[in-house]
Amino acid sequence: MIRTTCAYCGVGCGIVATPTGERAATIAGDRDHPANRGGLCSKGTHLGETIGLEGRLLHPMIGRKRASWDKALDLVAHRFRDAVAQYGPDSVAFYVSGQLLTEDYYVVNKLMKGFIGSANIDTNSRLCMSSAVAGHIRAFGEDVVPASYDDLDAADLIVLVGSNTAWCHPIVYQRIRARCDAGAKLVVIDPRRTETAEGADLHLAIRPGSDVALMNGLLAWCRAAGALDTAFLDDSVAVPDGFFAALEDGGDLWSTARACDVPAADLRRFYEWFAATPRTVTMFSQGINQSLAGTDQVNAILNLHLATGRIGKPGAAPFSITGQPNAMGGREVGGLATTLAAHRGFDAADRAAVQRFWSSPTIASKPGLKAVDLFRAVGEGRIKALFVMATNPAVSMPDAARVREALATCPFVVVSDVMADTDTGAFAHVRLPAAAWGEKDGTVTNSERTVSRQRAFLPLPGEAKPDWWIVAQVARRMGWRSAFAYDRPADIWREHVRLSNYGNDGRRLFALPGQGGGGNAGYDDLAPFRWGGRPFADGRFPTPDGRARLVPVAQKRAAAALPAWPMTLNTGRYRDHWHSMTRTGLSPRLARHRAEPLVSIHPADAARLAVEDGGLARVSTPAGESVYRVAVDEGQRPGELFVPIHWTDANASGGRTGLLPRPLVDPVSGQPGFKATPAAIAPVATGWRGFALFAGEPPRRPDCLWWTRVAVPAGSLLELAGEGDGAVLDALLPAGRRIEAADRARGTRRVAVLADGRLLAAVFVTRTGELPARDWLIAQLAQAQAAPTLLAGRAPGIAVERGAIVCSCFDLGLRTIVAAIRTQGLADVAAVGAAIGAGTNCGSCRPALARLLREENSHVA
Ligand SMILES: Nc1nc2c(c(=O)[nH]1)N[C@H]1C(S)=C(S)[C@@H](COP(=O)(O)OP(=O)(O)OC[C@H]3O[C@@H](n4cnc5c(=O)[nH]c(N)nc54)[C@H](O)[C@@H]3O)O[C@H]1N2
Ligand SMILES: Nc1nc2c(c(=O)[nH]1)N[C@H]1C(S)=C(S)[C@@H](COP(=O)(O)OP(=O)(O)OC[C@H]3O[C@@H](n4cnc5c(=O)[nH]c(N)nc54)[C@H](O)[C@@H]3O)O[C@H]1N2
Ligand code: SF4
Ligand SMILES: [Mo]
Repeated sequence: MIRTTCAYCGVGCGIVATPTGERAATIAGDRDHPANRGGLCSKGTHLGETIGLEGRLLHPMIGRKRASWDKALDLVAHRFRDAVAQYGPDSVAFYVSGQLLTEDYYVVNKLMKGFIGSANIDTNSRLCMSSAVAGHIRAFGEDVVPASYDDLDAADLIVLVGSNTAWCHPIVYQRIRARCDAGAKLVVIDPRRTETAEGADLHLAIRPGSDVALMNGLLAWCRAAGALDTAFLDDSVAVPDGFFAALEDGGDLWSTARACDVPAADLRRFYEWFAATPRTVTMFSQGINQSLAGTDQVNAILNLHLATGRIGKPGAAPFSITGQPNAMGGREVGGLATTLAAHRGFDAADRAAVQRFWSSPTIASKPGLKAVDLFRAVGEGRIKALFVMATNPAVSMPDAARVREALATCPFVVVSDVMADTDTGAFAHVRLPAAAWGEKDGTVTNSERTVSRQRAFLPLPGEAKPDWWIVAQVARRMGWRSAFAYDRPADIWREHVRLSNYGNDGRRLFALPGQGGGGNAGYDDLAPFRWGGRPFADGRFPTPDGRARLVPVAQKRAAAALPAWPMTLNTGRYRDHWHSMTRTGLSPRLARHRAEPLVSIHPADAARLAVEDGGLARVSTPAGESVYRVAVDEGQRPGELFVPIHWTDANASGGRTGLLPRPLVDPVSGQPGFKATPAAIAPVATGWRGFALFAGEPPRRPDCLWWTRVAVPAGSLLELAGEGDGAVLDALLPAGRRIEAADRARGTRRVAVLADGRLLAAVFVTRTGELPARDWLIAQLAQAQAAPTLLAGRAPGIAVERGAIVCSCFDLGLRTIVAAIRTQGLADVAAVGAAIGAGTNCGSCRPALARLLREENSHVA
């Protein structure tokens, strides 16, 4: 039994892993971990399904050839050294990730900033929470998140801004729900009616990008209502001249309601609640950060909490919640191109201190290129050698087509990843096999500053190595032997702890006093701890004068809609997928909550633009285009589209969301504005649609207009659409006994291939007819003898289609659940759980169950 931390989100849940074989383990929540106290969401619960070796990169590769570690590392060191010698330190770059462990992150930053001597190392956190970092530094003087999960338990009002917490931080959401059950109010501010919004006391479906108007209006309201904390303002906050007068420019409640496009009565309700509730937590994530005005939006929230004194007290805080498991650890080691290790900056004193501590030959003299600029520099030939670790920029960067072109022209690209075939790996000259979750040791810091150990409970497969080892090897081979003579992560941890305390006279909150003791055993036993206590409880801030800053921010005018791009495209996440799906894509259970990339559109827009629910549509923007399946959704605002970010070349021909956003960024933080891109949508005519099933992997990619692939138990499921009659799919079918059925009138064809009675593959296509439910057919893949009614697509007699999976723990579909609600007259989520189990394990589907119950009960009424 080994205690570790979840591989996924920034909630940072503790996990107890019990190995049950060479590559197998049972996964349970750790009751003693402060982040989750035993709970796990659907993704954490199903981690055990993702630790096999399927698709893993197990050996270093130079080009398409397997190479020894020695050869690969020598080549990397040699190419980096040559580039630096010939073109200077700024001609090389690293692009790293909030999915690295702190120890990995520390070593790669030390190498780049202290030894190579450039700050051209940025991280995917630039795309994730750099606006929050910049906002914190402007307001507090240091990037400190002044909140903890305990504050949620103590809050009387919780405001979620631009955060689909029910899907993206489910265990935090469960904690919020528990607090709401005890009487706290929940307000959700999101243009979309998400499952998070559905559970709120008040949902403000604001016009995208109008958050500053909303927050400034609220601050003006609080001032008028006498809800400012004047004592705190006098003692602890610097207020620029004219700050409060400028707030009045936003006009009265009605003009704010118009600017945000929400009912004035709703807005007033929210304002009254906030003004009357000292214990308020405002939690925000990508709807705030991923904007061209992201930093201003963050400061609008921080202004509000500072001016009303809702900070540094139990239950009162602004709370930037982080996405990746170690986004926070990356910030602590200076993972961004714009920071130095241990929350230091690039002023002369900080640079000198870090250089002295490292005894390094040099230190980066200025901030380096931020992600979007970095890949632009790669495209312009200014970067001669690039090292990408634990991120998939060919998928996740904005304007990904340009990023791919840049990677293709870069003279030397190194990728360290756990998977063999990623979209980014396809551009690598050298691929290095990294140790994955469960195989590596180190620490991570979650959203609330709690540092926890990730511990290995599986052997290193093949020749895989942890990232810290890979980087240290490269550094040693570049000539810096003693500075990178680490034998184990504990060595790096102790150095990181010492640097955090080095010359820290209390000016920087980030410090780890008392940590790092007990030798290697102390590290092995390290229990979760939170650094920083309750920040700002004493009213002092890490600025030169000890005061926080109110930062004047004004609502930007929305750009006039361009005739060619009448819609606004919003992008984000699905509940059971993680980013480019290299891990969640392996779990048959997770794959089925949303098996395809959908473009969500309001019914009025769909009718006007002739796009049909279930049909295909092309979404285009000034940057590119991609094809999605249409989902008509009343939860969308008219004029807006929403698409998920998860699909890649590896698992679909369309739904490539990275192609769509423009490479435009917030001027302060450099974070891309992923949430609002001018767009158009048009239907795509298809001759047929269908699906195919394979035992194991399909033999090749289908050659048709549109396809997506997900893992299912014992095989894979492809959803397909194309021109002509679908006969192209025959090329996918293996040899074996074929059975076929056709209905010419509907253009329907059904083919199955069997060997010794076992189902090898099946293709179902239709022009105008219905397609059978997938579930029963998927189950046939696992049968030694497939049923004789295979081509009918169902068991003899009447079969009930389960519908889309809602509860991934008990494998329960929409229709099964609705049927149970109707026939058994179930009234609430608890009753559904008691009757059929749904929602009683990880709880991630409880918001969806609540929605089904509401829908069913409103039908009855
Ligand atoms: N299931 C799952 N969970 C994840 C991840 C995952 O891939 N899958 N990834 C993790 C990572 S790295 C991150 S960063 C987090 C992200 O977590 P979230 O930020 O919660 O997720 P998103 O879906 O990106 O976007 C959040 C919401 O912002 C809203 N939004 C868009 N524009 C605006 C606006 O102008 N104003 C406001 N107020 N809201 C707006 C969107 O409609 C969306 O519902 O999730 C983490 N957790
Ligand atoms: N349009 C749009 N784009 C977005 C966003 C959005 O909301 N909209 N969100 C942005 C955000 S917030 C984020 S965080 C990014 C995420 O985008 P990415 O960072 O590109 O996402 P992942 O798919 O998680 O990529 C992680 C890679 O690291 C590999 N990996 C996993 N563990 C390890 C390890 O231990 N070592 C190594 N070396 N490799 C490992 C995985 O196999 C995978 O290939 O996407 C951003 N892009
Ligand atoms: S909320 Fe889910 S994905 Fe996030 S850390 Fe916890 S179990 Fe993992
Ligand atoms: Mo993120």
